[in-house]
Amino acid sequence: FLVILLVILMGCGEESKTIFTENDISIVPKPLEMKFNQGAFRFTKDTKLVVDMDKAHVLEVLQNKFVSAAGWKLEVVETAPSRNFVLLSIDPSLAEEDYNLQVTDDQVIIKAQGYNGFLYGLETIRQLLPVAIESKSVVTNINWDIPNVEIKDSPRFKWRGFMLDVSRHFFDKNYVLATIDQLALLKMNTLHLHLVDDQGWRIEIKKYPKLTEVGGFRVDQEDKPWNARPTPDLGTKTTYGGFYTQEDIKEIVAYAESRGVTVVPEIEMPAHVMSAIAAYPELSCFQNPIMVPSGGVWPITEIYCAGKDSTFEFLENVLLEVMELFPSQYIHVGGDEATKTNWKICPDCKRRVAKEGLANVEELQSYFIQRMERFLSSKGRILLGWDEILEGGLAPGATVMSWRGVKGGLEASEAGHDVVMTPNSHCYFDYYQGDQDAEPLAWGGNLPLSKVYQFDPVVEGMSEEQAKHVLGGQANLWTEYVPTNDQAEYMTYPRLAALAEAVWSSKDNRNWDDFSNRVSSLFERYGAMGVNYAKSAYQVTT
Ligand code: TNX
Repeated sequence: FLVILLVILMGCGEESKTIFTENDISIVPKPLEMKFNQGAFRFTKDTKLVVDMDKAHVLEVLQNKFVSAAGWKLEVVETAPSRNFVLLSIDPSLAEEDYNLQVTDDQVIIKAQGYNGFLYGLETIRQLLPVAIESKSVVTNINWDIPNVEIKDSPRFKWRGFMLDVSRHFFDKNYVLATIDQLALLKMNTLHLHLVDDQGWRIEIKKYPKLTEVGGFRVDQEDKPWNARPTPDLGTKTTYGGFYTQEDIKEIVAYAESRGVTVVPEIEMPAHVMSAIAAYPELSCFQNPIMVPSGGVWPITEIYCAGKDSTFEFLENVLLEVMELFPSQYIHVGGDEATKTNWKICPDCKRRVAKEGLANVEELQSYFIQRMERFLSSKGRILLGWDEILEGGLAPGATVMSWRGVKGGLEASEAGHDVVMTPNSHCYFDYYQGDQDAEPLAWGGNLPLSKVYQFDPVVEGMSEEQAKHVLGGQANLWTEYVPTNDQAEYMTYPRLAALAEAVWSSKDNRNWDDFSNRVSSLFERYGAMGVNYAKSAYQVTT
């Protein structure tokens, strides 16, 4: 009898499924509600993906993983078999980015209303799977089991962003695509590309080819620290640089869309634009020929002339091409750190002050931004700018990114404007994350993982009414001291995971000890993906 039983059991061919405990589950960001049940679902070659909607390409995020790590592709079908399937089912009662996930022995059901909801359900499944699912080569002898769970999930904020400064150092298209994947893993939905700064213009504009031909390149001084690079003499050979062609941008935007991410372009003005002025000196007040600087220039006095109409014509033409490429409702125009030295002595600027009845040259800053705001809103877009755009009166439809602490956010929301919180105290990933002596050279500051985790976009002193204007939060990676992809990853991960939880998870669900446990399994996942994450961020818990 025993022999027969053994034969029957072996005949079934199925090893018993993994026995999970609740502690095995490690999802970042923490879902709103989760119930753990006994039992597991097993992905096999025969598991079917069942969808009845046109957006089946959302399944790629899971299919690709199985192709590389398991060596087989999960087949997509329209009607569910009796068992062993993952069903994506539309539930119009859910909010746009919400999802419900139910895993039982025989089936997995994801309910969502829209694309991002399904995507996040799939990303949660990915995090329930063994870390080996991240492998880039086929792993054998592993059971692709996930625990039986019931999850109801919903983001706390709708703006969950990350900014990458591609000007100070250039990060190529592939790095940007990889970043988009990492954002999707953490259910982040916004990638803000800082495409323009003094040190490089990074987006092809067909009408003004010199912006990238000249403005995209600088003298290579990568061997010197950022703050010790002399501004090069005119005519010196340029060797460091790069830019995205419009084709690259289209690819980035399309890929981001498939990963639920909106790409928000930032075209700086009126300052942080020496790269543009190097290409077209007539954009400045005095047309002095300059080189694209390789290191920091402070204060920034070579800025766009606010007196000449041709400056605005140029910017409108640039923005027309930008809007053609980026469907984002928000267009970021920078607006930060303009030193008005030239404006004060420029005859055109003085004339503008008189003509517009402004009190002084300082007010040209808000004139400038308001004029751009009128242009953008006439095209159905929303102007977004750093908190300096509050100075001298905010343009009517503008949204503010509060970076110099939270003051800008308080002020703008008080005045009824929407805000994205990105205070340098909690969101600046160019700051050190561990013991400065042991860390690679960084901008300064101190931002360990635990402090990022404390970030809350709704800050003390905000009324309920003001809090409604908080769209969410964002981390910014400025790259003056970040020359390589490896270094960028090191500065970004795992701090981005802490930020993701701060903008996704409910306040009640946030707990540092619990997060630090989950982050250690995220480390394994990053390891398997080949991401150069910083372990140091985790060690420093002050
Ligand atoms: C301030 S944040 C800047 C950036 C620098 C950053 C360094 C902002 C709007 N302007 O240009 O890269 O500090 O932390």
